[in-house]
Amino acid sequence: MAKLSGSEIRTYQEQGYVVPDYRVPKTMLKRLQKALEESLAANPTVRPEQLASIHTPKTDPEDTVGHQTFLDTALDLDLVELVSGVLGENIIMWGCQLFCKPGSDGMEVPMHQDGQYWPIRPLATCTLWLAIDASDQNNGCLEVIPGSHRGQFHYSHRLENRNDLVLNQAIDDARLPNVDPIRIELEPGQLSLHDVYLAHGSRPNTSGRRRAGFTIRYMPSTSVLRRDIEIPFAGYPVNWKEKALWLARGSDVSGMNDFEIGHS
Ligand SMILES: O=C(O)CCC(=O)C(=O)O
Repeated sequence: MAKLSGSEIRTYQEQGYVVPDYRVPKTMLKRLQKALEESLAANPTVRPEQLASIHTPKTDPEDTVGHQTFLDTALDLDLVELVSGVLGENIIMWGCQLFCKPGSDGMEVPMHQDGQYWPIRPLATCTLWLAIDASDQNNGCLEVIPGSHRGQFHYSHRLENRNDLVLNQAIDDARLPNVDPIRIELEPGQLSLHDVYLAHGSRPNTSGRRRAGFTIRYMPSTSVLRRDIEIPFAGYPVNWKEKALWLARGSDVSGMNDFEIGHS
């Protein structure tokens, strides 16, 4: 059933992430697999780990041709029901990205926090990471530092201007809990949820097996996507000024989010 249990909600609150006992239906997974292939073919010049806004049409400065299946999935009522367990009843879907690591040269995602380059205030987001391919420690699965979200502060990041990284920033902060990362291994159709303050990343993929994950970003509507805040370049272009928002459930509690911008 698409509902977080009490213990799953506690795990998310205490550890900053959870792998719910839920799989998307086989029909949805098949649609996602097809949409992934079509999107890779439609975006030959974009690195497959950097397919930002894969749910919307191409806009400048983003260069990604989107696919309707990803938008439909992001607004799926069962997935929204799942995240409501940690976000509450009023939910905005504000972003989607494919992180598809080819089996030969899949790029590393340095250990980072998302919030420092997202103009959302108060900062809040739950990321749903859905495995389209099997994702395991050999092909560069998502890794998280459990509990690193506690205290809700921003770790210091250093700029990493390397072209073999998905993002140009990496946590460089002695306050990061000194614990081994947890590797989130998922079968196709399984998913994890993680909090915006959680430190996470993933290693390069040279396993010979592709690792594709589809992320959906949801925020409580008590938060506002602030288009006036200037966000520094984080490794690939993101069009914050025209980012489209969808009210996935409930109402806009802040009363300040714009649901028309970006919906052409
Ligand atoms: O898929 C990955 O390896 C990284 C995902 C990530 O950084 C994110 O969801 O913000």
